[in-house]
Amino acid sequence: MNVEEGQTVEEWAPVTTVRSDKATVEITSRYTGVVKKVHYAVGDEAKTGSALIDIEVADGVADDVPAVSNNDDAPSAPSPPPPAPAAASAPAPAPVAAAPVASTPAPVPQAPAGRKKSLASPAVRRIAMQHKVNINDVHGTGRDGMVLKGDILAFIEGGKVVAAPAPVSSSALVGSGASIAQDRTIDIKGFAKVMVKTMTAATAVPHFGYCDEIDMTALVALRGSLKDQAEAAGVKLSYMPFMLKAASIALTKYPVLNSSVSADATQLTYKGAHNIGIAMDTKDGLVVPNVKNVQNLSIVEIAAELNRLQKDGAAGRLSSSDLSGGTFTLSNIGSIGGTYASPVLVLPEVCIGAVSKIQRVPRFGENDEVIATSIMRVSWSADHRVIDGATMARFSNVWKDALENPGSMLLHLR
Ligand code: CAO
Repeated sequence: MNVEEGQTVEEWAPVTTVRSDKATVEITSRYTGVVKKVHYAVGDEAKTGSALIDIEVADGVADDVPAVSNNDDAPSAPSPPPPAPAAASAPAPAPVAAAPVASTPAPVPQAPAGRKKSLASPAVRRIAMQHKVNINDVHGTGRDGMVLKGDILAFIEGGKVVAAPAPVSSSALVGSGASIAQDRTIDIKGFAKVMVKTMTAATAVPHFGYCDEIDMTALVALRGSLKDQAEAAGVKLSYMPFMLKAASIALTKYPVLNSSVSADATQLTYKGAHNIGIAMDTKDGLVVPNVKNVQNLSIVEIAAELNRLQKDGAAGRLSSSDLSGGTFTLSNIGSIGGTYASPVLVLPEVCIGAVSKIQRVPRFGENDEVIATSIMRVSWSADHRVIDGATMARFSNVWKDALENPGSMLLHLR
C-alpha cells in the first residue's frame, strides 16, 4: 500500500500494486480526498471487486478503489487520463509482495503527547526511520502539512540528526557467544504462491524423464561468429533462440509434444502455434512467459522477443498475454549452472526440457582421438499419460540433430 489512513491522496495517484496470477497492475485513486480506511495489508489476498480503500471526498465518503479482477490486467476503474508527473517526493509504488520481515520490528517514531501525528507516506516514513529522524519533529511543507521526502532531507542537512549506528557485521559476532541464528517465518506470496498452486497440481501427473547430451561445439562457434552482428542490430544473441527454433522444428515432426490435456484427461488438443515458454528467474521468482508462434519466426526475431521478455520480466512488467497461451516449455537452468535437472510440467502442456551449462569436456573422435567438446545436457519431462518414452526420445533426437548441425536450421528459415 502506498497510502495509509488519514493520508490525503490525489486523484490518479498510485494507491497500491496488485499482482494476479497473470500480471502486476498499479492501482490509482479514483478521487482526491482523505483515506478513511485501508481494507488490506501488504501481501493480503484481495477479493475481486472488493474495496481496497475508502476515501473521504469533499462531499462525504466516496465509494472505494476496487480490487483488480483475477482475470484482468487493468483495474475495473474507468480508464485514467495520463497521470500527472509525480513530484520528486512522491512515494514509489511498493509491490504487494513484501520484503522478508525483520524479526525485530524497527521502532516507530511516537508523536509527543499533545502533538498532532504528522502526515507522511510510508516511503517518507521509511526514509525518516532509516535516518533515525522523529517525523513529528519535521515541518511538513506538503498539503495539509504533509511531510515530504525533501522536508526530511532538509531536516537532516540542518544537522538535527544523530547518524544511524553502523550495522554489526555477522563476522563481528563470531566467537562472541552471541546467538545470531533465529527462525523467521514469512508468508508465501506473489509468484511463489502461484508456484505452490501450479507445481502441486503438476505433480499429480505422472512424469516420464529422459536425458541426453548435445554436442554444442558447432553452435558455440556459430553463435560466436554471429553475436557481434546481432548486437550491432540491437539484439543480444544467446543460445536460447537456437534451442527454441530447434524445438519448433522437432515439434513440427512430433506435434503430440505440442498438445495439451483437458482437465479431466479425456481429450488431447494439438496446438497449432508453437508458443514456447521460457522458465525465467526474476527478482520476484520463477515466471514462464512464452515466445509466440516460434514456427513463423527467424532466429533473430526469436532473440529480439526473448530480449523483450527478459527486460519486462526483470521490470515486473510481463503482461497476461506474455504469461498465458504457452504450449511447450524450455528451462535454461544452465545459465546458472548444473548438469541434470528434473523439470516439472507446466500444465496443461505435455513436455518441458531443462538444459545444463555448456561445458568443455573430452570426448572420443572417429579414430578414438580425444577431442575437446562443448557438451550440454538436456533433461526432458513428459506427461506419461499421453506421451510414451519412444516418442519423447525421437523428438529429442530431432532437436539434438538441429543443434549439433546448426546449418540445417537454415532450411527452416522463413
Ligand atoms: N551454458 C553456457 N552459457 C550459457 C548458458 C548455458 N546453458 N545459458 C546462457 N549462457 C550464456 C549466454 O549465452 C550469455 O552469454 P554472453 O554474455 O556471452 O552472450 C550469458 O550466459 C547470459 O545469458 P542469459 O541468461 O542472459 O540469456 P539466455 O537467453 O541464455 O537465458 C533466461 C535467458 C531467461 C532463460 C535466463 O536468464 C534464466 O532466467 N535462466 C534461469 C531459468 C530457471 O530459473 N530455470 C529453472 C526453472 S525451475 O525453477
